[in-house]
Amino acid sequence: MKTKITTVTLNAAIDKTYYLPALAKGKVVRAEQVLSMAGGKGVNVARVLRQLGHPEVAATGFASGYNGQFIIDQVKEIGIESEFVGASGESRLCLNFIDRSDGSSTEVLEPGPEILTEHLDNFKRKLRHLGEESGLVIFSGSIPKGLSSGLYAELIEIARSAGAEIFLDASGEPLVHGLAAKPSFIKPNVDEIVPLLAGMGELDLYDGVCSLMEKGIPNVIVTLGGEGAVAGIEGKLYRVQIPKIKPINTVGSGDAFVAGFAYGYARDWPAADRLRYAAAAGCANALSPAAGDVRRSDHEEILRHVRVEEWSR
Ligand code: TA6
Repeated sequence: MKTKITTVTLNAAIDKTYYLPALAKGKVVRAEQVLSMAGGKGVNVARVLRQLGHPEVAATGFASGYNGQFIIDQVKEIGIESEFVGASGESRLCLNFIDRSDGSSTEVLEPGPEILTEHLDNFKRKLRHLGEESGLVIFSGSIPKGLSSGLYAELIEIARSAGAEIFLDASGEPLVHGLAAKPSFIKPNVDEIVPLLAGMGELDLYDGVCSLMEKGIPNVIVTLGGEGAVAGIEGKLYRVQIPKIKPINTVGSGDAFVAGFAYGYARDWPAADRLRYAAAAGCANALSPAAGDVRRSDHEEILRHVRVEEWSR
């Protein structure tokens, strides 16, 4: 597989995390600490890939206005090739208020700018080119206003016909439509898996994961928060158990999981090793105060405590 991994974030963002003494509704609250990170799911995946040591990572999607420039500058600073396409308006802010009195997290996500046809056409050209250069293209996150919820299926076809393998981390309609293009990897959570299994009756995770693999998706991961994950990889099922940690900020943990899995996938590691690496990255992200941020030392430490075993019935 070619070394370069490209991540696609159609709705890039600045992820701002506010640490508050307490989140009191209807009151003036003074933040104790504020962190700003270039974000949106794909940007988080790109950053964590770099933090884990992947040498060649490109980030594309739409980035516009002052916020877009912030995203592009920060991405470049950490050695990611910035391939964002401009759009009208301002890239969005995604806010996460962490209440230190009880540790809760409240997210407010802006919708982001509307994307016009001319910008989408520019993006498709860019994607074709990046698909030719990349071993893997990872599509993550929501689809901005102005674009069809079926867009991922078309974009996946463009990147795949250019030669790349495809991961898709989306939810709702974009995931349902994207599935038709048979990405190599999806990562729904338990709520997100239900609409993918229409007609299957009451959800049984084991059968659900098997049926998605039978539909032609070789890597199906269902994340279970603090309970780890279950996975179907190339016909076999696995349970992933993670150590108990004291999370600081879980925003971006799913993206860190995707990055860890992609790191192992690009190196053709056995399934259990990919899963261990991915789960450790998800946990390590939760130990950092910033969103979509993994410290190597945390990752290495947690890696020793993640358990992956085959799951059979
Ligand atoms: O996964 C966390 C996160 O990436 C946040 O950083 C925030 O930007 C949000 O997700 C965006 O998700 P969306 O699905 O709206 O693209």
